[in-house]
Amino acid sequence: TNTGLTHTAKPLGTMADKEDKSHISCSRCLSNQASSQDRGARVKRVSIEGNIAVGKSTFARLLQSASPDWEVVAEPVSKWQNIESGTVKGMSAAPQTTVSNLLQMMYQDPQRWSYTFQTYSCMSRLRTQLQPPPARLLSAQGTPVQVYERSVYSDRYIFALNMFELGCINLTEWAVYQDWHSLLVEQFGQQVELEGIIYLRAPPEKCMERLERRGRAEEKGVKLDYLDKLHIQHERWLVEKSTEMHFEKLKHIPVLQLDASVEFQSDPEAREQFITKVKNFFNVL
Ligand code: UDP
Ligand code: D5M
Ligand code: MG
Repeated sequence: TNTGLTHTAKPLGTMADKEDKSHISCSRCLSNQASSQDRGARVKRVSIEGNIAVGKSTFARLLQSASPDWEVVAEPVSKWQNIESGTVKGMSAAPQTTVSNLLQMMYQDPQRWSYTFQTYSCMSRLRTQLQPPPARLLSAQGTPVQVYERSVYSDRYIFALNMFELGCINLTEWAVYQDWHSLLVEQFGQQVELEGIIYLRAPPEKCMERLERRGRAEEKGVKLDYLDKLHIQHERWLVEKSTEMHFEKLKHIPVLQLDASVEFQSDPEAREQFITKVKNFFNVL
């Protein structure tokens, strides 16, 4: 199968993406945060969706600096690049060491590692989405919003589905994946629900250009064909709405579509327009 992915050996990843610090069970952090129960209906939750290298992290940084009422949580890419050895409960604190780069393994041998990658990426996104908002958001004057870079929903309806359609996840793995994904999302219920989605949309050619400019080592062998397929998945889910959804709220979720093919990183006017659209969107959620 032509997956549009790479099979060439590359060095371990060197990117230093901002990491998701998931201190869910850390009492010091919890005392400084609202519990998920009193998260309050006031704090909205929104994810930024879009193709690889369309500009989600750049856009997320823009949002973070635009308002103290918005809390942005980056995608935990560095966690996937640095799988750490597990610690054994009760043993003295042995230092965690990096045992592998799962992002690289998935791109090099998608048939072997796609399912494993999906289990880990979904788990880390779940952790992220379960994090209570910082206390500062509860006392916000305007509309407090937690913004996530992608979600447990894009994991399933973009990536896992695409891997299944490419044959990198087999029928059995797909059945097992869907079963536990539904169970987890249903069990966590409101805690992982979103009120809105921002879809950064650009032609796959533009994403390819940005992917090459970014130069993330693991993505060296990614072909335009792969980005084309991911683009189609986004269009089916967020524009045509033809992807079969298994969660009621997600079927009617408001989507703000932004044309990310403009150079919003360097153009202050484009940035300003984006922020205005986002503010208006948040206000009606
Ligand atoms: N980028 C750009 N112009 C833009 C937005 C992003 O040149 O208007 C570049 C950005 O500097 C980075 C690459 O595109 O080198 C991918 O951006 P990012 O990592 O934000 O994309 P993501 O994969 O998070 O969607
Ligand atoms: O996404 C980060 C990188 O991780 C990019 O190479 C895509 C990949 N990714 C993210 N989530 C998944 C899932 N669920 N399956 C497969 N690959 C995934 P970026 O768009 O650069 O922020
Ligand atoms: Mg990113």
